[in-house]
Amino acid sequence: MVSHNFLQNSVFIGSYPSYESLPDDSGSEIAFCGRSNCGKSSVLNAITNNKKLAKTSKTPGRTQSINVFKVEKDKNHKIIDLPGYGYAKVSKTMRADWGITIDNYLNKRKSLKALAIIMDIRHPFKDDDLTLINWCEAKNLPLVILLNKSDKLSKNKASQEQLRALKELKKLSTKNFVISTSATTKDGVNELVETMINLFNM
Ligand SMILES: Nc1nc2c(ncn2[C@@H]2O[C@H](COP(=O)(O)OP(=O)(O)OP(=O)(O)O)[C@@H](O)[C@H]2O)c(=O)[nH]1
Ligand SMILES: [Mg+2]
Repeated sequence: MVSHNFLQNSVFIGSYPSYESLPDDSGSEIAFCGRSNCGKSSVLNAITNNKKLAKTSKTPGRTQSINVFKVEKDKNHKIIDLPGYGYAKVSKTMRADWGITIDNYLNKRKSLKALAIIMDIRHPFKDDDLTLINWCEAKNLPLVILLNKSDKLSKNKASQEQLRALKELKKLSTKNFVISTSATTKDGVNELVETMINLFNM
């Protein structure tokens, strides 16, 4: 059981259409990013034990603005749900907007303490994921790789994927973690919460 404050104290702060509209750049933030439909919002709900916190959807491209959540009442710790990428059907304009928003956020945000990149365990390390991993490496920003939807693979296959990911990340010098998760079975959720607490307090 996760017995941490994430569970009781997480609140939705707001939804922001652009980098410029975000609240003050203060405290510590961990940003969640990943391809559309990889389960960012679902994992967010799992770690806060709140099914209604972040909107999830069967329609890819659902989260198009930056959603901000505060995870502990007495500390300025926030989780940022960034819009998903890699969804072919969004318009070119929308994709360009996404690029600008993410670029601004990643390059300018001083409170950003770590990036969590969520991937579908069945389709990990796509080009956009690799771009973000390389970006973390260049900035020396701690990185958490989540191999989500682990329930879609056998235990054996899931641990094989995890080993493969660990091998892939061994090349990096920036601090990194690989956790296989499932928003459905809550596999890896405790480990993720522990990792995030450590990163927030670094
Ligand atoms: N089986 C399984 N399904 C999952 C898991 N996580 C998410 N899903 C499903 O995947 C779909 C997309 O989940 P979301 O959490 O909305 O994904 P997202 O990454 O936030 O998507 P966008 O906001 O569109 O970028 C939903 O139908 C979820 O129920 C998981 O761990 N296992
Ligand atoms: Mg979402």
